[in-house]
Amino acid sequence: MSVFPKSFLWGGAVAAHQTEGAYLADGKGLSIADMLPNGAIQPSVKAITGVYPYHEAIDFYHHYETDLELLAQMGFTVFRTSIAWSRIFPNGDDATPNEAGLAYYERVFAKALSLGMQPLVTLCHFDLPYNLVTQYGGWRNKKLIKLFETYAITVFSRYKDQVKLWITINEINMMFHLPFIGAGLEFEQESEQEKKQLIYQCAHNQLVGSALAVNACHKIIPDAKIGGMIMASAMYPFSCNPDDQLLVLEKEQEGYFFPDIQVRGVYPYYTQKLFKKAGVSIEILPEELDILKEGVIDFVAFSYYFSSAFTSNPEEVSVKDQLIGGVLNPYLKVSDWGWQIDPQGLRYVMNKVYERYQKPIFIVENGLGANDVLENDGSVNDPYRIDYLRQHIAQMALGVIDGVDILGYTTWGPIDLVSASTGELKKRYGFIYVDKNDQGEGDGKRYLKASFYWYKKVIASHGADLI
Ligand code: BGP
Repeated sequence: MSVFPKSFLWGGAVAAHQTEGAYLADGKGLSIADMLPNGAIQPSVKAITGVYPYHEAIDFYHHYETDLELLAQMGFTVFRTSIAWSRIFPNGDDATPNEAGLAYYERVFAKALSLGMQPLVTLCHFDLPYNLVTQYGGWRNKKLIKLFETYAITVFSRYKDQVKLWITINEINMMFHLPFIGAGLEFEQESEQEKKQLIYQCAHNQLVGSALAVNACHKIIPDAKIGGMIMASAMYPFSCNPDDQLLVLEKEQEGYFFPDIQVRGVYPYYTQKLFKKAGVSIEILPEELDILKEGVIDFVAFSYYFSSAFTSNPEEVSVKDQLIGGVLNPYLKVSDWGWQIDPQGLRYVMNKVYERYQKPIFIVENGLGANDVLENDGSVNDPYRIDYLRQHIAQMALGVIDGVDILGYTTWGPIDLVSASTGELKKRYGFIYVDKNDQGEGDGKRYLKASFYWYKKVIASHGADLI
C-alpha cells in the first residue's frame, strides 16, 4: 500500500542550460554556462578538449516534444525545468523581453500540460546572462536585484495560467562552493577573505532578489506556490567528540542560512557570529530587510545526493570530489564520481528540514551519476541506478511515515544531460540514454534504459512497488 499522499507529485528535473543547447537560437544571449568548456567550473580554466558542452547539450530545444512524450510515458505528473534568463532578456538588462524566447517556453509548458505533467519552474538555475557578469560583476552588484525582479515579473505575467509551481533560485547555497556558477563571480587576485566578502554580499543580494520574486509571484499568480531551494546533504559528526558535533552545527548553520531567512523573513540569530568568523561586513539596506520580511517562501525545496561526515581532526582523510568536503564515512559506499551514497541520509534530511521550518518540503533532485553502456541492441542495463533510487524512495516513504509534509519528488536528469559540476555528458543520470559524448560526438538518439521501465512501475503504484 502506498504511504504517499494522494496529491504527491512524481517526476523528474532538468535545467535549461544542461539540456536545451541551441545556445544562440531565436535571439538568445550568452549565459555563464555558455562560457564553460568541458570540465570547467570557471571560464578561466582552459578546456582540454575545447568542447563547450552547453552549446548543444542534448538539443532539448529542438526535441522537447518527443522528449516530453517519453517522460510522460513513465507517468510523470510533474516536470521540473528552468527558464534560461538569457532567452527572455538576452543581456539580462534589455529594455524589452525577447518574444521568441517567451514563446518557446509557452510551447514547452503547453506540451507538458497536455501530457498531464505540471511544470515546476526554476527562475535561475546556474545560467545567469553573461553580460551581467562582464558589465556588473555578477550578483555582487545590487543592480541585479531589480533586473531579476523584472525578469521574474515578466515570466510570471506570461505563464500565470500555465505554471503554478515555482522555485526562485536553484541551490542558492551552492555559491559558497561554486561561486561562478552560483553567483556569476569571477575572481582575479582576491584573498580568501575578500572572496568570502564578495560571496556573502552576493548571498544577501540574491536573497533580496528572491524575496522580490516571491512577492511578485504571490501578487501575479495568487494560486501558485513558490519555494526556495538548497543543496541539502546530511551532515554527521565523524565521532562523538564534542568538537565534531560543534563543527557540524556550524556547517549546518552555513547550509541552512538561506532558508532560515527565506522561511522566517529575518536574518537568523547566529548571523553576527557567522559574519565575524568569515571576516565579512556586507551592505544591507533597511528597505531590503522589509523586502525579506514580506517575501516568505511557501515550501522548501532541496536536492539530495550524498551525506558528509565532518571531523575536527586534521589527520582524517577527506573525500575527493564531494562538493562540500568532509571525510570518508566507513559505513558508506561512493559513486563513480566519489559522492557518498546514503539513502537514510535522505530521511534524516527530510526530518531535519521539516523540523526546522514546518513548511512543506519538495525533493526536487536526487539521483545517481554513473557511467552507462549502450549495448549493440540499443539496451542500457543500469541496475545500480535502480538500486540507488529504490533505496532512496524507500527512505522517503519512511520520512512520510515520520510525518513530514512533502509535495513531491523529482529525480535529477530523467534524460541524460550535461553535469553541472564537471561539464561532462558521461556522468549520466537518465532513465533515457542520449547518444552524445564528451567530445561532442554521437547522433543524439534517445534509448530507454532498464530504469525507465522500473520508474514507470514505481509511479504507477504511487511508490508502493519498488521491486
Ligand atoms: C545539482 C544541480 C544540478 C545538477 C546536479 C547533479 O547541484 O542543481 O544542476 O547537475 O546537482 O550534479 P552534477 O551534474 O554535478 O553531477
